[in-house]
Amino acid sequence: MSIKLVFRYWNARGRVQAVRYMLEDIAATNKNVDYKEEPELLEKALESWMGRNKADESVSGPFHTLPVLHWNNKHVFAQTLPIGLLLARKFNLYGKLTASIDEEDALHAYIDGVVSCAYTDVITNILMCVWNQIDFVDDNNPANRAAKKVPNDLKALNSLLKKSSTPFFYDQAEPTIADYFVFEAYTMARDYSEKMIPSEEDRDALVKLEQVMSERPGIANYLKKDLLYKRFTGSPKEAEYMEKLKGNSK
Ligand SMILES: N[C@@H](CCC(=O)N[C@@H](CS)C(=O)NCC(=O)O)C(=O)O
Repeated sequence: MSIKLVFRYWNARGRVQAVRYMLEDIAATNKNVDYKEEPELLEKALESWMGRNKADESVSGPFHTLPVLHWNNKHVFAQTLPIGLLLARKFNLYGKLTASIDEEDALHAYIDGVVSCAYTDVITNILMCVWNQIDFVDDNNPANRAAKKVPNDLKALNSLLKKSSTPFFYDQAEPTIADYFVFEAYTMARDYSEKMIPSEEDRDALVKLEQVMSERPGIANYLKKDLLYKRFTGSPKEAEYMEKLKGNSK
C-alpha cells in the first residue's frame, strides 16, 4: 500500500532536522513512500503562517504549531518527538532484540532515552542558546549554564555509544531513531560552536557515527544536494549573532 507523507516546518534546521533525515532515508529505501516537504517560509511568516495556515487545523494540526506530518491526506500528526517515534514504529527504526536486551519494551525504553537526551537536552538547549544569543563569555548570564550542559550530555552519549559493538547504539547493525537524533544533536552542536562539543577524546564515537550516518542513502543525497539549512532558528537576529560569535572566537 502506498503512503503519502507531507512534512511541514520552517525553512530552518530548527527542532526537526533529525526527523527530516529519517524521512529522507525512509523515502530512499521504501518504494511505496511518496514523501515531500512543504516548508513554511520564515520570510513570509506574517502572511502565510500567521495570516492563514496557523488557524487552519487541516494544515497546522491540533496544536497550531510546527512541525506537522500529513499522512495519506487523512491524519495530521503534530509535535517533533511523536512524529519521530511514529516513523520509527512504522518503518522499523526501533532495532532488533540482542543477547543483552531481549525484551521489546526494554529495547524501546533504552532507545527512547537516547532520543530524549538528544532532543530535549541537546537540540532544544542549543535552540534556546541561539535565541538568547549567549556569548559563551559571561558566566553570570544564566543562559550560559545551558551551554555548559550540552557538551556534558554529548559526552554521556559518546560513552554510551562506545559500549556498542557496532557504530550504532545498543549493538544494532542498522541505525535506529536514536542514531538519527544523536547524529543531528552532535552535528548541530558542532556547526553552532566548538564550545558546544566535548573534547576530542570524548567525542570519538560521535565522529564515527557522523561518518556512517552521512553515508546513509537518503542523507547522503540530501547533503550532496546542499539541502541542509544554514539557519538554526527563526530568530531575526541569528545571522548577526553568528557573525559576532565568529569574531569572539578569533
Ligand atoms: N513541543 C513542540 C513545539 C512546537 C513549537 O513550538 N513549534 C514552533 C516552531 S519551533 C512553532 O510552531 N512556532 C510558531 C507558532 O507557535 O505559531 C515540538 O516539540 O514540536
